[in-house]
Amino acid sequence: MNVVIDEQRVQSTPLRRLRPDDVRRFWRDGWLVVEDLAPPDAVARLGSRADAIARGEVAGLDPDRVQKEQRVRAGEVTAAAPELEVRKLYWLAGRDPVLEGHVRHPAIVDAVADLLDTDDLKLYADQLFMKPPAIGAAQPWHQDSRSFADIFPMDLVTAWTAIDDATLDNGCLEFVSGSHRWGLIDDQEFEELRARIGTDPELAASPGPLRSGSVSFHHSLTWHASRANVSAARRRGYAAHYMRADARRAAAIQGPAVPPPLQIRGRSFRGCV
Ligand SMILES: O=C(O)CCC(=O)C(=O)O
Repeated sequence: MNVVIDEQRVQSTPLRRLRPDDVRRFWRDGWLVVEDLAPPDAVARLGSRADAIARGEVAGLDPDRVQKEQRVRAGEVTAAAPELEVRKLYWLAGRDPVLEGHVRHPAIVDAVADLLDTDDLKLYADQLFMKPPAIGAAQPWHQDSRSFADIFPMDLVTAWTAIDDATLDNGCLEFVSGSHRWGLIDDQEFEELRARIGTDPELAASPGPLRSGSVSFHHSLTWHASRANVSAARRRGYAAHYMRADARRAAAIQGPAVPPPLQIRGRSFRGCV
């Protein structure tokens, strides 16, 4: 997979939000942190809405799109409040004005447009990871394009907004820098590689702690994970997965049953997503 940076473009095209070095770093490492990108009032709105949806207070949202923590589902634990039992909420942006406002926030969309070098953008899917204190389970190492396997080219970009401060103790995202350049790892190699990450010195994990309101961006082929939340602090993060509007959906490949893509900016193209 040819994920190289077009140096001439970075030098010559005015960027919308990022600096040329940010774009270079993203294409070198497969991930990038932009501190304080989302304004505090927008993050506060997002956090309140996440909790209201998790408590089932928002009418018209499908309860199937709420997934509880495994230990709660198994009846092993309960939490002090319903929103503290939820692992994730997903595919909500097209149905909820607050979440839709966030995925359309110009600061975030500008940054994605800079990274993908296009203003023709759609949203593939979105997920609110609630990672509650004490019981929030780990997210094992993975590549998003294994799940988003029907979308080509495989260069979606996830913008992950920290609602709370994300630290190693409460399970911030971690990345294997440069792993987007390995391409999609097939089933045979997947488990073997997953087991080596973090133990093999050649496959070191880089933590991406974030202050509330900061956003990390990762490429859909970048290996990433998060540890269990062993702290008393919440670690909510909202992941919005963007794709090029001229990407194609391979009909023969089974992807997740996501809702129709949201046009975020620019043009749409016949025969494309
Ligand atoms: O928030 C997490 O713990 C996992 C997030 C993730 O895997 C993603 O955004 O692709």
